[in-house]
Amino acid sequence: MKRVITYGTFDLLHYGHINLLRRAKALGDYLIVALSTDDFNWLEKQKKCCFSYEQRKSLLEAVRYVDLVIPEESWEQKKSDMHEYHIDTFVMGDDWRGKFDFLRDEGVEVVYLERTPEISTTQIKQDLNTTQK
Ligand code: C2G
Repeated sequence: MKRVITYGTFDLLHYGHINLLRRAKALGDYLIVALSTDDFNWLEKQKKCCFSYEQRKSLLEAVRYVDLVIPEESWEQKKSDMHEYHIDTFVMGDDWRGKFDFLRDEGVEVVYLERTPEISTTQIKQDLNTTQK
């Protein structure tokens, strides 16, 4: 069984996220999503989410491509995650291209997939703000 993992915030889950999850799952048989916790988002990415970790987790668990959701609590956990979860392939959108190539040293295939254009959580928030004025 080929095991794939990807990491992210996945706030205001949208079709760009789903496009990524669908393509990530197509690279194997089992997809794990390491979901950024609220603390990690704020302390490390200065992101304030609309949905809490538990809400974002329940949304991801409802997506047919996702087999398991685990917490992402630090930048450093990726290396050990590859071994703990017996990962074959690590996947991220290509806005991260090159940033995680070091995981190849753990015997993991590293794949960067093209981002879906024109959609982002930030864009959704901005659009909502303008329509509400
Ligand atoms: N994504 C995409 N297309 C979009 C928006 C997002 O393909 N239009 C992808 C991103 O490239 C990422 C995933 O969806 O691979 C999740 O996006 P975010 O929630 O923005 O994740 P990010 O904040 O980039 O966190 O340790 C890695 C970080 O946790 C990644």
